[in-house]
Amino acid sequence: MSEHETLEQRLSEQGVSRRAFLKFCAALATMMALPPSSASAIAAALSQAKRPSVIWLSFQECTGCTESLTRSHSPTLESLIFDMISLDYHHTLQAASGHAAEQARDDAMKAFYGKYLLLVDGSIPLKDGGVYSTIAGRTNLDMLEEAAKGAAAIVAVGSCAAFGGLPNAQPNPTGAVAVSDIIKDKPIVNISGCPPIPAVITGVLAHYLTFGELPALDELGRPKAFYGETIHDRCYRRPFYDQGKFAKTFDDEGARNGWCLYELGCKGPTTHNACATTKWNGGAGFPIEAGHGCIGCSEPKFWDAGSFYTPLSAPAADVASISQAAAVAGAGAALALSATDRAKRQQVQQSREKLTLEDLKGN
Ligand code: FSX
Repeated sequence: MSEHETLEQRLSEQGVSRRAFLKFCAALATMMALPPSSASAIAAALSQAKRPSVIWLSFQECTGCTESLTRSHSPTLESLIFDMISLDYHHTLQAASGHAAEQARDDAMKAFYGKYLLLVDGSIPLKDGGVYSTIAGRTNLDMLEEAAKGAAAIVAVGSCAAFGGLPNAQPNPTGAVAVSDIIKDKPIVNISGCPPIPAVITGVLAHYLTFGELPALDELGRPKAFYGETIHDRCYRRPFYDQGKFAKTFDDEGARNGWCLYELGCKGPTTHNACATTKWNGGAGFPIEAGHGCIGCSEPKFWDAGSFYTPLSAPAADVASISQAAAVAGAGAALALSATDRAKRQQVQQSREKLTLEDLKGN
């Protein structure tokens, strides 16, 4: 742990060239839907940023979120862990075990009190005193409350930590809840998805490093840069939707022609996430590209929202009705915000040659 080292110093020690660093900043700006001119402002801020201590707690989950992060491609997991942040505690990835592991968490909490970032994946079981998930003999609730006290901000990674996720699905036998159901006095960002997109996790961390605060959030606490639009908004099959061309089964001619999967239950129209643009596995594709509809995993209660293969109730040919359905699902405000944000960005791009950090913070 080296609290006083800047990222620039760290990168140069690692042999990362200035050119590679600027390339990374440009990729970051694109990923965060910022104008290209913002890359230099990001580079200036990031190069002087101190590597924050990060404590990562894993509760009731399937480890899919960590699996997702280890497939992060931009920046890579290696640079995320060793260059951007000081990952001082992570059950799955740390070398230490037993008492030494718990000691590492205690030490980091004391040394960086009020300054560390707390990342949490998994939900917190409250039923029967929280006995359904414990670490070193302590309940998840106990450990979360203790670690949250000294955290500068909390990142809820995955739909379980953000909304309760799979453990919270009816009948919710363990009384699973989200981080924000328990912690009320700290800034929290929800990076939903089961699992979440790795580039979104690293993008949020990079934003925090650049601006010293969490990014602008939607009404569900998700970063607007990544969750401001629906999968449907950016889906490459959208032209077929607009033409009324729908696959009726997974192996009919429509499916073979790549037509819209709406009638096969795709939840893209009511699901906010960046899968269609950021994609998965190093940009190789996303579920709809593999021939399966979106299951809506980044929205609250998606496990209890009916069959993954039942079409949304809105008439397929009526885009206005789709927007209405999204509003019923609580997504209307986010759609409106997304339009406002796009307009703001366009305005800044048109009116200025150079952006400052102050300009970017408002977006
Ligand atoms: Fe949940 Fe993550 Fe789904 Fe799994 O840690 S969001 S079940 S991918 O692992 O919490």
